[in-house]
Formats: sequence, C-alpha cells, structure tokens
Amino acid sequence: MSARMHEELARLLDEARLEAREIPPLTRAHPTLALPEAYAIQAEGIRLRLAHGERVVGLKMGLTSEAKRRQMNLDSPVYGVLTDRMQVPAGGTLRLQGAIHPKIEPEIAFRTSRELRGRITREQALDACASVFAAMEILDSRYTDFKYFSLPDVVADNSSSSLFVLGTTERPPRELELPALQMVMEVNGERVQAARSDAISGDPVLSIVQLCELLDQRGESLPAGSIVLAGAATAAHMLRPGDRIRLTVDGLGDVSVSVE
Ligand code: OOG
Repeated sequence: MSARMHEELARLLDEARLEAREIPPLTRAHPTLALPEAYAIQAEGIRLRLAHGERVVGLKMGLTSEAKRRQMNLDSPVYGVLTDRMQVPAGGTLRLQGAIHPKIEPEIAFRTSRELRGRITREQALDACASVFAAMEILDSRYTDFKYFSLPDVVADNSSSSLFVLGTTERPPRELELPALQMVMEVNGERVQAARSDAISGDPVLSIVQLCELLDQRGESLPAGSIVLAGAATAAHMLRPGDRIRLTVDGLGDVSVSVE
C-alpha cells in the first residue's frame, strides 16, 4: 500500500470523526491491510490533527485486559495517540453530540518523567514514571456499529480513542501496590463495572513495558512527559445523555464526568 493510500484512508477516518459519521471497516475494501500499514494510517491521522493545532500529550494502550479482548473479539494489545484536545477536565461534561457511539472504560494512567525506549523491565518503567492516576477513557469507533472490525482496522482508527479524563489525585507509583487496586465504576450512583487493577496486563505498569515494545517495532520511543493510559480493566460501558460516571480507585481517589 502506498504512502498516498495511507493518507487517503487517514483522511477518510478523520472526516468520519469530524462529521460524527460511521464508515465501513477499512478491511472491507482492503482485506490485506496489515498492522504496520494500519499504524502508518494512524500516524497520518495524527498528523492531520496536529495540522489543526492539536498537540500530542501521550499514548493509550488498548486490549490489555481479557475483559476487553473478549468484548471486542480481538486478541492482542494495541496503542493509540492522545492529544491535548482529547482531555476532559475531572468533573467536566462531555457532549454526546459530535460522537458516534461513545463508551467509557475504567483505567489507570501514568505520567513519565524520562524517555523510555525498546525492551525495558518493570523496574525501569516504574523508575521512569513520576505519577499514577485514576482515569477513564471515552472510546468512539468510526466504524459501523462499533463492531466487526479487525486489529488493523482499530489501529488505523487510533485504537478507538476519543476523549480521556484524569483524576486529580497524583501519587508516585511506588507508593501503591499497583496490581492490587480495587476499581469501581458507577453510573448515576449504580455500580456498573468493577475489577482489580491486575486485570490490566497483570499489572498496569506492564502496559508501559508492552507499549515500549510496540513503539520500538516502529523505531519509536516513549517521550518524557507522556501520559500513558494503561488500558481498560473491564468491558466498556455505553454512554447516554444525563449519565454521571464516577470511577473510584484504591489510593487514587475518584474521578467523574457528566454526559450531556
Ligand atoms: C479498542 C480499544 C480498546 C482498551 O482500553 O482496551 C481499549 C476498542 O475497544 O475499540 O482502548
């Protein structure tokens, strides 16, 4: 597939996002689309957003839990890119208008304080993380019904990234027992999803180790100062207007958003 085709497919996805319109998965018309090409389309899509004044602030991992892999029927972790315009303030409001079929997921996020590259250990990842937060990611897929897509489709679509919210409690990761944090997500006061944080990659910090390996395959590193979403601990929950969603994580307080 030519660089020109990467650009064309990235534009198709970006227009679908901006117009809140579904399109068929790319692999319908391009059944041989491979993962490296899908990451090239994703990178092209990010370039389009940067051209509109957005700034990269970090990366998200996806499909790092068994619950999510089962929900989406996809089998290996993927990453996507986060920009400043995707961040919703804690306690803020998100508008469903402009979204296609948004869902929300409970996550753990990190902020790095130094660059990470290639094969790293859990200890090296921890050394490079200044803080850990409770977080929620709002996914939206540009594909029909948020279904029937393959791994290359979802990667090309920036791994279904849409918005994210970080909690206001920030802790050094070594102060917590990272794989043993209870996470509870409530909608309008009713508990809808709960899991222990080891649902995420066995230990959320291992999502950073996996992310560095995926980036390395593309000759890239994880820059200092990145926000990293470690991936959802549970299946995603569909959003409806009027919902108030609150995630509580042991030692990391709570974070909420309202839907309008
Ligand atoms: C793919 C992205 C999944 C996660 O945290 O597992 C994801 C999808 O579900 O559309 O972000």
